Amino acid sequence: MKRMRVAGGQLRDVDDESLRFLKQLGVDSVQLNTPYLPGEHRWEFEDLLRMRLQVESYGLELEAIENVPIPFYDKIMLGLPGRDEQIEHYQATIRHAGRAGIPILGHHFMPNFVWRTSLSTAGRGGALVTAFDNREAAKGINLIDYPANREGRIADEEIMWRNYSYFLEAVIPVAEEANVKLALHPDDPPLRELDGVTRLFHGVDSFKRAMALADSEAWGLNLCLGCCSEMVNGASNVMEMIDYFGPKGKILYVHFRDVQGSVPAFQECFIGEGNYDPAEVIVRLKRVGFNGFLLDDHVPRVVNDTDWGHRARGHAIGYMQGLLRMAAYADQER
Ligand SMILES: [Mn+2]
Repeated sequence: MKRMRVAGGQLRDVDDESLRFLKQLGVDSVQLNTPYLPGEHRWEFEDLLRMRLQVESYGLELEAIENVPIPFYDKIMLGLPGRDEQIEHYQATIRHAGRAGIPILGHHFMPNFVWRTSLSTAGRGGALVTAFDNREAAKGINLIDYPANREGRIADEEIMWRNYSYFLEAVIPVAEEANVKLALHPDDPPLRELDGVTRLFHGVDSFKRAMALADSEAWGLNLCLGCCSEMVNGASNVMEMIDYFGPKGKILYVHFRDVQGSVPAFQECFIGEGNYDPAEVIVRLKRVGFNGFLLDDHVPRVVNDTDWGHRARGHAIGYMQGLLRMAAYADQER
């Protein structure tokens, strides 16, 4: 059985400099997020296999792929004509990932993706962080500016639930057979509605409902602590999510980031200056038997950093490694 560990990632490419950097920091595995792979509708086995082998050539394990491009499943999310065709492609991508030895495929269910109202708010020491204020949401920035938010506006939460349910019914049996786990990421920001599009995953209860719908070992959470901390009452959601889903084995992996404040307004920050105590989170994750990987997620933009954020990611990764070592020491593990 594997232990809780720190992985690196949020990379879209098997990038030589970043993978060498992660290996140098003592990371042994990575996730890739929406990797640049050929295919307009789905990913093929050969490309996924090649990508895994490239990652392994750095002495790193490929833990997961997070997210297919939104155009692969926008009609699924919005329940538009053509969704069955997208589902067939999604099923094929799952099968191909399984055959290529990729154990986790992450997804979110946000047709209009992640929103912020500022990308350059001054954080600690002038580091630039993103921020969201729902009073200014109309002026907000959809971080990928995908037009789905203009073409399909769903105002009814139950319709959105039916769309998620329809998706799960179609893909869960395929994931079970392919030995791939599907990891759900919360909505960011966690609101019931944003720019006319209903959102589902904005509170602890919605994940319970999703778990019941999926009713399978092949479904779990990509527990983004940042999103949970953004929810009303901030840190208490983080603790509740860990305590409820952890013992059930439903936390597949963790996005380790935090914010200051919670909806309607919050801003991102460095680990250790947000709503929750990161040491408490690690201790809780250990207590519930979590044995997956932690991953830095969004990071503040520090001086002279790269687009990917080598410097800030180095800090986040070192912080997590230190917490894990301390927790192991406290448990008298060698
Ligand atoms: Mn996240």
